[in-house]
Amino acid sequence: MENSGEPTIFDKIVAKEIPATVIYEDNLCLAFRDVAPQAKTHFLVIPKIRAGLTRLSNAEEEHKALLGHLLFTAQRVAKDEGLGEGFRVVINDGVQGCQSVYHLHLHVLGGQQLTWPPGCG
Ligand code: DGP
Repeated sequence: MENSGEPTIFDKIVAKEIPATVIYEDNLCLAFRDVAPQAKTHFLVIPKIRAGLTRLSNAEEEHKALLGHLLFTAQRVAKDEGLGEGFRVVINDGVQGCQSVYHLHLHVLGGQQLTWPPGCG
């Protein structure tokens, strides 16, 4: 699955082939609510075009600007979502990182007091 080149569920969301609650969109990325929220507010920020970024650890020099844009967008949408008291950005990478969708995505979680550390047990 990881490098199959097949469209991911997120490609289908970008193409509007399956529905999602989109809260931000520009020419490079899309932010939409996670279908299985792990906090009161939980949304994902994804690149519209995967361009090899199935996972963060596939990042190359050419991806630097896009990665910066995704991170910048995460905090901008977090503010729009009222997360001014703080929030968490998570990227799960690979099997040990519990990644399930191989299309790079930033999780943004907040809207409540979060705990730390995350699941390492
Ligand atoms: P990860 O485990 O980091 O690969 O997280 C994948 C996330 O994607 C997970 O929190 C659930 C979310 N997700 C999976 N399928 C869908 C979908 O069809 N719609 C939406 N909105 N979220 C999805």
